[in-house]
Amino acid sequence: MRSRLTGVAFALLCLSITPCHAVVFEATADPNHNTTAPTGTFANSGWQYEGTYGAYLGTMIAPQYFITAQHFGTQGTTFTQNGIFSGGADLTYNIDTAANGGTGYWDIAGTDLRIFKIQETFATYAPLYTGSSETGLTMAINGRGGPRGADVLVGGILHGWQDSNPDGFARWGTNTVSGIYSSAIGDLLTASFSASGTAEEATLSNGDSGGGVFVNDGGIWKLAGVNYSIDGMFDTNNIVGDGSDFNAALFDRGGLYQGSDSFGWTFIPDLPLDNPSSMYASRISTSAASIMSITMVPEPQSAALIMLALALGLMQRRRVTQPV
Ligand SMILES: [Ca+2]
Ligand SMILES: [Ca+2]
Repeated sequence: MRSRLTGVAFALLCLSITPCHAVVFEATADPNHNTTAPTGTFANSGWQYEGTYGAYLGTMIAPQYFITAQHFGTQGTTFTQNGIFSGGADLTYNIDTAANGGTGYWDIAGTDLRIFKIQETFATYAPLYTGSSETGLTMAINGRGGPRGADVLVGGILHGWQDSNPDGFARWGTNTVSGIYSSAIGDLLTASFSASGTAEEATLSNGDSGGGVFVNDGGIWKLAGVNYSIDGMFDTNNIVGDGSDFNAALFDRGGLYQGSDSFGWTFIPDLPLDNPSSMYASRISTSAASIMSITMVPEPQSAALIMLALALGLMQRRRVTQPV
């Protein structure tokens, strides 16, 4: 699937990347594709840890915490583990809006990651990927953005599909981590929308932000990223103000302009080799210590030992990181 992230993060990140909204597939235009739990190779590849937060997705990462993106803003006071993810009934949890000294959430400084605490307890939650070897791993992507939109043609040849508006359906797809992009908003996992990619090759589109990206680490699917953005925008011309620009999932950007009316356009030559657009997800591993300082509440016995250690002056108690 190719989905893309659209716009909110665009200004924060760089000229060439726009925040993202939905999972778009390379192989099919069917809007019902992969809207139910994955089976076979991708069974339990992270879909079961997803839930809805307003119009977007989040991922359960600890008994009382879920993680999502910052850039679309707060989305109400509940988080729902929908039956489509769990296989059971919808379970709605109440967010602790007084958490973190009344802020209601924790932002991981220098990133687009945001953590919320619920008042109840999740029955399950995702393990975090804490290694540094994401590149080359197969990734499972989850998002709630729009399906394929109109064909993008260059000289009559199909190069991909425009984004469409989110339709409220969650979808999962797959890709391969192609690298790490160091951005002003922290490390991002990148993956290109390949014409000959993974079995369920997909990218992000408008509305996919916040969804979890999982990698298969030795047989265990772990949360490695949170959907952030996609390459864009694109245009068939570099004329400013004619309204012809669009966001898209492209397995070949060749022959199109990339950029924006505000910051200018760059023409991408149409070469024999495909030049696909990429998706970007906030990297979990480089923020794992900060995340766990928030979500890892000491067991009572451990807490007692910590207090004892403090009394003895042997160690310092770990503090929750404050958002910038
Ligand atoms: Ca790919
Ligand atoms: Ca234009």
